[in-house]
This record gives sequence, structure tokens and C-alpha cells, in this order.
Amino acid sequence: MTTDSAQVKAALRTQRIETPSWAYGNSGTRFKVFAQQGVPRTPQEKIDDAAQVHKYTGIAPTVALHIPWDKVDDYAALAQHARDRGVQVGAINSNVFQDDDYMLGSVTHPDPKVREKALNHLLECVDIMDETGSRDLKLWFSDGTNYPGQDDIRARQDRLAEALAAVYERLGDDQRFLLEYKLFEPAFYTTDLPDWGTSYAHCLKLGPKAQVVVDTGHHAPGTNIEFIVAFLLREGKLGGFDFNSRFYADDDLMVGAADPFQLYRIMDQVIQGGGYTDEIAFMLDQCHNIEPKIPGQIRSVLNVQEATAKALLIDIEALRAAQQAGDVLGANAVFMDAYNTDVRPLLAELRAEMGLDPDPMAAYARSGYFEKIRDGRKDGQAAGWGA
Ligand code: RM4
Ligand code: MN
Repeated sequence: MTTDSAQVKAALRTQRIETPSWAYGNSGTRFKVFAQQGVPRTPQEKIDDAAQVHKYTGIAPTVALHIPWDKVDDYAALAQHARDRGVQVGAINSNVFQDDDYMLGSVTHPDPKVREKALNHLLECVDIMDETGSRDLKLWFSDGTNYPGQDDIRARQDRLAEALAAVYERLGDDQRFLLEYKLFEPAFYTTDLPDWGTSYAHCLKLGPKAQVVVDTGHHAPGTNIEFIVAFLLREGKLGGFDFNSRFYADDDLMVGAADPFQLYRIMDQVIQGGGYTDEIAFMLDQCHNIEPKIPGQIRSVLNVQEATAKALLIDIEALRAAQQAGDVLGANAVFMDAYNTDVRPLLAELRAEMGLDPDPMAAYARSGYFEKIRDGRKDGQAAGWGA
């Protein structure tokens, strides 16, 4: 391997991974939400927990909010609270999937009054971005139908396009929206934004402030996600990631847990495609239903860091030479050689250089923070996603 480890470490120092406020609250499946001890009761406490993840990893300086789960009276004060804890508010996530009015859709609903209500929420999210200084609005719609004939598929695309155009119009010069897609669920027959192509087509029409976000859990099994990443980057249309792992559907498990090799392949395409910059939002979108939440987030950040380190270690010159020569096995060997490298010593070294504990999981466990929140947050209502 010819890549200089100092270069790899320098690149890793610039990495930024955003954690989601909802990962710190209670969550579950449609069958049961298992309450955990020490769970935040307020958006401020979620930010406090996110700050712990940054404290031990050094690369998670922002936290995404979800509205209305993180609704507060004063968003500028919330942003200040974050800065006081050494982190910042990141993307604002809209929520038009948990109101009774949205049973048949939000921005694609047949009733214009419901569409208007949903659009107003999206615009309110941009108002919040103005106050928090957030760059990105993440849009995910649960809209779709369950039965053939239930609604007009094309009319729903028109309604979607209309709402997206109105949001686009409202964005400030330094703001963008990231349009998410998802194969299915909660709608089972049609989903109005089911795949990257649909999201891409809507974004392309609107302009540079509309970008596609790839949630790694939102594809059919076997989908080649790194190809999607490569294509979108090439077109200048990749805005970011919602990282998580899946075995079956939208499992929201810890990124890199189910398929670390896939995460490595994705990070390789990010790096080769020039996407390893702040222009791409690297976010986690996960829920920790059975594992402790803060350690779950730390583990996830470390998993992304590990995959990135391996991807940075690829001997690109040797890879290109093998590719040019048509040396299929040689090229694959170079690719696998980097993947099979144990990067843990290099990462421990990097952390020591950054003034961090080489073992973030152990350092957090030793810190006593969990005992503090377990005892200090006994009263009041634990935050949760309230499905
Ligand atoms: C969706 C999607 C969104 C997230 C919600 C909670 O499936 O992934 O990004 O905000 O879940
Ligand atoms: Mn997502």
C-alpha cells in the first residue's frame, strides 16, 4: 500500500458526521416502544446527548432536528444551547406523516386544504432554518397509495412538483433541500417518491438548491447503492446521506452493522467522486430500540469512520493501472486489500493526536454520563417519536 498514513489521517480529521436528535429519544417498532432509562425529555437534552457523541468521537459536531418532535418556542436559543455544548444544529427534518389529516397523503393529498397545511409546515421548517442557521431541509414524504385505483398516480406527481416548487422558491441563497426517496412503507402499492430516479427528476427540474439524499435503508434488497452514489455525484445531484443498516426493509439499525463492506464501497465512491466535502451532508438516520442510545450513536460514527479510513487507503494508482491493463483480479485485489486492512490502530493513533481517548466507547462508558442522566432524568416525560 503506497498511501501515506499521514495523508489518510489528515483526510479523516476533516470528516463530519451528523447525528439525529431522534436517535436519543425512545423509539421502537409498530409493535412496541421499549422505554430506556435516562432518555432526554426535551430537545435541549437531546442536544446534550449529541454533544457527548462529539466529545468522544471528535467528528460529530452537528445534530439534526425533526419538527415537530423538536418544537421549541425559541429556535435561536436552541441553536445557542447547542453552541454552548460545543455542537451546532444541522439539518431540519420536516414531518408530514404523523397527523390524522395525512392519512391519504400530505403534499399529494387529493384535498387542496390538506396539501396547503402540509406545505405550510414545510415553509415553517425553512423559517426555523433561518433561526438556527441550518443549511439543509430534509424532505421525506410517506405519501402513496395502498390500492390500485385509489388515486391518480400522475396527478399526485403534479401535486408533489407544485409543493416542491413552492418550497424551493422560499429557500434562501445558502439553503437547500434534500429530497429523500423510499421504496415502500407506509404506502404499499405506490409511493410518490419511491426511488432515486424520481427524486432526481424533481430536483433536476428545480435547480441546484434541490438535491437528492440517499437513505441507505430505503432500497430493495440487493440494490447497488454505490452505483446510485456514483451517478448522483457525477451529476452534481447528491446532497447527502441518511446512514443506517437494513436486513429486510427500513430497519434503521446501526450503520455498518449489517454490511460493513457495502458502507466501504459507498465511501469509496464518495471519495472517488469528489464527494468527501462539506457539500455532502453525512447524516445518521437511526433508532436504537434495544441497544443504549448514546453508545449506539458513538458506534455508528466509528463505523462510518472505519469504512472511510479503509476507502482512503485504496492504492488508487495501482487500481488504475490494473484497470487500464484489464487486470480484473489485480484490480479487485487492490480494492479488497484496503478493505481487509485493520485500520483500528491507525484510528487510535489519530484520536490520540486529536486529544481524544483512543477508545471512544470505553471512554464514554467510564465517564459516568449515563449514570448522571439515568438519575437526573427520572421525572417528566421521556421524548419519543410517538408512533
Ligand atoms: C423515514 C425517513 C426520514 C426520517 C423518518 C423518521 O423513513 O427515513 O428521513 O425522518 O423516517
Ligand atoms: Mn431517512
